[in-house]
Amino acid sequence: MSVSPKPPFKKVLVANRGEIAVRIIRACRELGIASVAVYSDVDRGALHVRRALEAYPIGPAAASESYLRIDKLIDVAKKSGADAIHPGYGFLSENASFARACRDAGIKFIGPTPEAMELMGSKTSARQAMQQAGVPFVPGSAKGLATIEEARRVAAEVGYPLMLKAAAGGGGKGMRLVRSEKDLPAAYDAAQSEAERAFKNSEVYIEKLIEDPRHVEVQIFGDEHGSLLYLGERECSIQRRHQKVVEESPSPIVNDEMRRRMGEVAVRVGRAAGYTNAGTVEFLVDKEKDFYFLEMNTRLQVEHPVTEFVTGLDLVHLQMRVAAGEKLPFRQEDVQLRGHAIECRVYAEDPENNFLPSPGRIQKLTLPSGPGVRNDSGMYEGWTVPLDYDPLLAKLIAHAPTRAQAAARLERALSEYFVGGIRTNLSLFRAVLRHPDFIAGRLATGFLDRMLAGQAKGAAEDKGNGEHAMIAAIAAAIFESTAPAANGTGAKNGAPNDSGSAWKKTARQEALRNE
Ligand code: MV4
Repeated sequence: MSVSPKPPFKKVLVANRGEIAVRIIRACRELGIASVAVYSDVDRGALHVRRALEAYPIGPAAASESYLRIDKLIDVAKKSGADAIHPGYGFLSENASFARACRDAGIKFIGPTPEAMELMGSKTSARQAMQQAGVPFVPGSAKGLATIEEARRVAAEVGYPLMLKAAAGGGGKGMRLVRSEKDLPAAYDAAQSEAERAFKNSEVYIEKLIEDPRHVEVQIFGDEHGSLLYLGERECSIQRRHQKVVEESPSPIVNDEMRRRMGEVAVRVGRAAGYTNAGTVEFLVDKEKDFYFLEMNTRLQVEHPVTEFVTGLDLVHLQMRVAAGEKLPFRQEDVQLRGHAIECRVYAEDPENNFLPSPGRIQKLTLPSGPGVRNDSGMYEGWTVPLDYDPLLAKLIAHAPTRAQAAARLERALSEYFVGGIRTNLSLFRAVLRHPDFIAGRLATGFLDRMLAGQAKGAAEDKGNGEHAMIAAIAAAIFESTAPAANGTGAKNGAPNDSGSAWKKTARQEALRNE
């Protein structure tokens, strides 16, 4: 932690909730900045409200009436005398209109400029800018497709199989895989109408399909004085339904030479966008380890702690300093990666029941600690997890000199972790960490689906066929290596509870997912 004589701001409003709001409030306290929380009706008792120096209600549970209300957030910032707003991730963090409203109100938005956010918000404008900047991007159309005839022509040039993607999309929303020309018209119509419904923008474009790619992303950081640096990469290939589950830094496939090339490309992306503050450049990496620009996230990422562990930097401190106009206090050659960090995302969801969100009161909570362990959490014992938001409860991160040691340390920390009263996905991680492909670093975006399917298949072969055997097999495979809980009861993490229909409905509202 850097000690500076003067806090970068007097008071920061945190326009978010959950673990990331707590994370930002912690940074405020360390820097001598007063913190302001906002909360919806169901978050009155949330941890971020308890931890902030001041807190203001901003409306009903529905995010559209509270955490997404620009007018209310600006009002609270003015009323409380906040001189800056940190948006966290999800919610309004990538909303250029919010950044502009802050600027117009004379409040510093802790993030990039609205112009950089707008450029990267449209995947087609980002692709055009990257083409001009000489950044390798996934082959395909640089622009949106105006007609099905144009789509046919571009598709024939690019070749099948290909991906149709929404220009306003990102994170997997509005994507269609097209195997052959006969499937193009229907996929084109479907992608357009899905994009229109989801984003009120029907623009779609084409990319060549990269088969079973890896997702590797580079953290970049810029100040307002022209310094723009890369801070290593994160491997995020372990995902389920476009939701990251395990992340690590460094990536097991990236060596020093590839890291430098990717880092320099990521900085070129940032320069082309006039980028300042923290940002992430996402790449797809194919089997030959060729990498292609995919999209840029103009915010702090959920998985930033793995980068903090290996770089020794505090990215939220840096965000605040840079937003206040300070220079980055180091150069590229000063950035050294030390050891290896792995993060697990702890969700309130039930791996035995198709990962449905799991509601309820946290009756008992035992947290891991010890050397090299960090737990970023928004929960506490006695708190009731609301059903209205992303079910991310906490992130458990372990750091050690080598990847194998980090994995062993994470497994040790997981054995200490107990959440009672609700279901969590904690039991899933041991199966991941012990999987031969994970141990070998053989990761690709299909890893987790394959792991779950492979366990189901193996057990179905053992026990005969039928859906019951399959489901039992998945459960058994996940839970077989679960050690007795750290609370000495021998109970597994979580406890049975009835999944009410409200939860099943919420499960379908994928749009609520923060990231
Ligand atoms: C792709 C792809 C293969 N080829 N694009 C999914 C989320 C969004 N950010 C982009 N995604 C993909 N784009 C081309 N041209 C495969 C995926 C993809 C994926 C990417 C990253 C992490 C997990 C993924 C899971 C399935 C598909």
